[in-house]
Amino acid sequence: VHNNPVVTLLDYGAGNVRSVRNAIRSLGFDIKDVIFLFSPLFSSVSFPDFVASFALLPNLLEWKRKKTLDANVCAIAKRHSQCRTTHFPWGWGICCSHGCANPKGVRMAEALCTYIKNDRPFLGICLGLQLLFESSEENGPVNGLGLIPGVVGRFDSSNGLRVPHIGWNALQLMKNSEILNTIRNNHVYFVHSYRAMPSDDNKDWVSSTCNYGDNFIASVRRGNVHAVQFHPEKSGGTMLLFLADLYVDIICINLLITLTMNETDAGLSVLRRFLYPKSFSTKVLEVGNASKLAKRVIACLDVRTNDEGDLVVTKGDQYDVRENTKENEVRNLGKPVDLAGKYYRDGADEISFLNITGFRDFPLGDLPMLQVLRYTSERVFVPLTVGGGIRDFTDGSGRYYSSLEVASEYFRSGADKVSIGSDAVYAAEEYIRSGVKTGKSSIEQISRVYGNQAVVVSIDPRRVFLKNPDDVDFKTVRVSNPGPNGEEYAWYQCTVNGGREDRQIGAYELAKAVEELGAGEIMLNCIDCDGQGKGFEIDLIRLISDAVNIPVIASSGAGKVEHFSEVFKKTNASAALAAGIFHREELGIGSVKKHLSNEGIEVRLTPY
Ligand code: 1PR
Repeated sequence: VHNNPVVTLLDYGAGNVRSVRNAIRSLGFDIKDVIFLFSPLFSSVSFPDFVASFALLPNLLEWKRKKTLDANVCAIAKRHSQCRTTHFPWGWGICCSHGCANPKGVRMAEALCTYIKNDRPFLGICLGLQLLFESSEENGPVNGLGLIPGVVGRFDSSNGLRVPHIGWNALQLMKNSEILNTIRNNHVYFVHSYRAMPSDDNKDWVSSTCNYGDNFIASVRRGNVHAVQFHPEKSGGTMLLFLADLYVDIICINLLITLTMNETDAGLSVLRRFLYPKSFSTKVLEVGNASKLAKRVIACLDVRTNDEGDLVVTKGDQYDVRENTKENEVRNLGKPVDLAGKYYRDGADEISFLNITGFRDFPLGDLPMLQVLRYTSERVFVPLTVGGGIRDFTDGSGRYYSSLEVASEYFRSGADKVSIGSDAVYAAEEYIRSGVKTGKSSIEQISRVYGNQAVVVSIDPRRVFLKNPDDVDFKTVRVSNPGPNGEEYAWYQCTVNGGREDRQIGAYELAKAVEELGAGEIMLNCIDCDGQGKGFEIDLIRLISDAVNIPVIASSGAGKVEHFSEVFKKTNASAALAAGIFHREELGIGSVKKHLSNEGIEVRLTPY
């Protein structure tokens, strides 16, 4: 029987660690799971165990979400009746008064520093990199471990830079770091608002930088200690190694041969090289070129239960998902997990699932949707967004669920971001009316705990033509194509419940309000264009992408490759999303990317 090697995964409990776990498992490792940030040192796993194994810290340190952290500590302390909590300079740790390696209770910061100073194998991811620095300005200043000179600060958005930095960039490699040696010009996935800057003081550590507004530190390395600001578990890769590992068990093929089969994958190769360091030659550094942030191509799967009770991918024609037949059945374009896998292999930069009947069903009662996420996150290593029904909810038995609880279940099931539709409209209306941020809206609650990069607002507007822009109190545009009666202006009226109900708020006003409330990204649909294949609503997308400082995903209407280049050339959209053309196989994601690249638009080209 083959015993897989073990990775100790330190999880702080407020992020999508399922993806890291899935990626590590796919690489043939078992995981020593950790209930909470620092518990392995003191409770279930003894300190010697910990130092004997690899340590991965995905998003480890909870600098900015201290309140949640405190709540988590209390919850865990309740479960472990003999535990006591310890206050660390930058958060909370927990230690058990029984069975711990150090009966006096080693402070986690010291333990972690010792581990790293002893050059034990360590890989920090995202916040796992930031905690190595002296301090962070995020909800601070707060102290870090102080192992690397420097302060983690926010990107400067004063010159129009969109923050958070979400998407795919290539790295500028600075020195040899075996785990990055296959990256070359491949793009890797970043999602963060804070970053550390290279300086003379930390140049011994910096192994690569990335250019976004300025050159920030993308990775550090010293001996066996590595940390990356990007997410390798979300930066693509294939599952060949998993199969290879089975072969190793059965017929003892040399692991090295199979390991090198897949050396061009950007994301999983980083994890693979960290986990199997001796299997790779330390070849000469191949320096990648710094890049601009790549424009993303996103595949969207509208999901709902059909009349037979099966969860299917459907597609609307201006949001009408029923066939124009006597039976009037729900259009069925395939199975969600299969299609997501296909789009991933075709090179989609992200996959979005929209539970389009979530506004009337309780999403946590919709277990098939959660299963879809779980299965998908086992085989898809790019970001997953899920939307539909994210709101406060009281079920039939009177049990109340906050929108945060609903979102948390989605995150636990493998989502990286949640998308909020109807509830964002109500929150924006209330905010515009009162001018007060209550902190209670779904956007505020979820972004406070998971970060604003995890909160997408999906806008479903309908175009309303106007003869005179002064006829409404909402922001209007002069349209490129006049309306049926020669109208030269339009405003974009928001809707809720999948376009079934119009609201008295424009897409412009909504976008500004949700940005202020803490949304990190906007998915901008247009009911008039949905499923029409005649191109994106450029006037709307230009209006919104110029109005906000967060990334905007252009959606609805793609019908040919030129529509994608048009939207990127004429607007400031960061990503373009399509559904129907991909589902009907009229266009492949690869051909869209190739076209964009030929047009001089930076995209992430996948090697598989
Ligand atoms: O209101 O928080 O429960 O969220 C519901 C979510 O479901 C919203 O994001 C809303 O956009 C979506 N939704 C609701 N009803 C429909 C429907 O189609 N009947 N789908 C629906 C919206 C629009 C896009 C579509 C693009 C691209 N789908 O996601 O994929 O228009 O399509 P195309 O390339 O074929 O033109 P809540």
